[in-house]
Amino acid sequence: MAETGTQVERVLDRLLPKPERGEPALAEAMRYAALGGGKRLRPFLVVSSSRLFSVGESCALRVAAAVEMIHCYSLVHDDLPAMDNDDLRRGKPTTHKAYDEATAILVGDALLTQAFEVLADVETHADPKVRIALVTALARASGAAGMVGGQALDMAAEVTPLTDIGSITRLQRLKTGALFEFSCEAGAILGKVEDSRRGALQAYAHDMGLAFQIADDLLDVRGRAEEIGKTPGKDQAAGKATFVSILGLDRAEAQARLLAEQACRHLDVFGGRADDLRAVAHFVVDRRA
Ligand code: GRG
Repeated sequence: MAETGTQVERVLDRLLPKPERGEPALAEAMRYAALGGGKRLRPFLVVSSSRLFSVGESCALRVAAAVEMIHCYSLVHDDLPAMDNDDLRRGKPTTHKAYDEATAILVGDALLTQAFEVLADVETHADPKVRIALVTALARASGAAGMVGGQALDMAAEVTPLTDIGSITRLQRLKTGALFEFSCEAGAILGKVEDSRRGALQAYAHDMGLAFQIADDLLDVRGRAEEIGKTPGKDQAAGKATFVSILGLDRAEAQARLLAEQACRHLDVFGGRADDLRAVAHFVVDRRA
């Protein structure tokens, strides 16, 4: 992951606009939001799924950069006062704190837009059908039927809390799962694979994404408990139902591990070539940050 992180950082650095003297802070703030931080998990999924089908690394890295642009935009907007109102992200002040709210909104808009410009460019793939398939899949994953729809459900849950696992699963599948699914399917799209192997990657992404979210809830609760005594995590403090608030710590942890195992089983069809993806499924439940 560290190696992919370095490679995608280089591609992002090349693609993002360079700050110009006398120009507004937009380009500088885009670089502030997208460079030098994060686990680069989604790029790693794109690169790993692409390796399964022997896709050229430079194509995979451009798709990886595009999905990371979308992810960074979502974090910048999620941190805004109108949404989660956070002061810190990736260990530094959030974009609206380092710059201002209007700049942070524009940074998100510009990263979102540039992601599609990158996918539509002939450098990403010589075949226009592949480029259209990538654009369509990423648009679905990030729009109202995917991440943005999930964020809308999340905002609504602040007013009317969710009470059952089915509703929380649906919310998380859209809010965070859809981008994971795109990242895993990207290799199959780039490799022009339309058979059950694409379905296997979707199934893997579904289970791994839920395991990631349960682990995130566990980190939230345990991180807070370590930091400031026994106070609840952020979502719980806000009265939001989470996997952990409904299942309890132990059952939630067991469920995350079960989902990671299940995710790995979907990869049987790829044999040892999918070991990187198996490692991701275990990493998301074992991580401490
Ligand atoms: C504002 C349209 C819009 C969408 C926001 C994904 C999202 C939707 C918001 C992120 C809020 C959040 C902290 C969700 C919890 C799970 C999550 C996606 C954490 C951040 O992803 P990581 O752990 O972050 O991959 P890094 O920094 O490592 O890239």
